[in-house]
Amino acid sequence: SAADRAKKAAGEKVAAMVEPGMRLGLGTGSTAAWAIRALGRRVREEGLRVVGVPTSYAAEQLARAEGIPLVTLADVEALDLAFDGADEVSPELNLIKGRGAAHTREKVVASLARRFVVLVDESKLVDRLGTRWPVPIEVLPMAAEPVLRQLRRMGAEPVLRMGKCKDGPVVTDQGFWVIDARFPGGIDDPHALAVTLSTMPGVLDHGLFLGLATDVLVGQADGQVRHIRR
Ligand code: DER
Repeated sequence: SAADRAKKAAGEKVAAMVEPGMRLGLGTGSTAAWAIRALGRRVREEGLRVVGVPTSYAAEQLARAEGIPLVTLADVEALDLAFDGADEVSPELNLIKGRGAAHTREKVVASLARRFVVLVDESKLVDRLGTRWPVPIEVLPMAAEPVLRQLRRMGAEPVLRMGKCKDGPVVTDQGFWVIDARFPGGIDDPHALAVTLSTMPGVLDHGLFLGLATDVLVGQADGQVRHIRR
């Protein structure tokens, strides 16, 4: 599809930006997967010497299959470049992430990277955060109901994310649940909301990525890529 071609273009562009010796953050989702596959080709065919920190079991499994050497955050104290997808990108390069329920590890990795390159197609660009996607919130199962109630009191429309190939709630790589909170009309003050969500008892992390992206690669269906810098 056009979206797949656009995502592939963005993924291959960031893989081409990787330099020997880089310590990388490996994102989760269908767009980051294109980057991991293109990077794997470079490792196998050029002997490109890199190490990567995966942001989920999914990214780890794909990176292993592609032959990318993996390390943990105990092995490296910083990352040169992290790449990942996003659900929404605002004009300020703030993001909503977490459609894949991987946002908690993704944010740890993104926060440690000198460059955080976000890989999208045009459909992810929004004028205002929250207009198209809900904010995912990773929550302790025993705290899910009070968090749902608190979000409703704030005027949000939260739902517990239920499995498609699993009965009951989606369970994250950490064994937590995910609440998807829609904010009708979008989010007025993302920074204030981020603080509110982060300080809610039982919340592990949320999908607002504010001030983290340094670059956004917007893939097009014709293979071109628009590079937006912070
Ligand atoms: O779950 C995530 O954070 C993913 O990166 C998501 O935001 C983008 O997934 P996609 O590249 O499959 O659209």
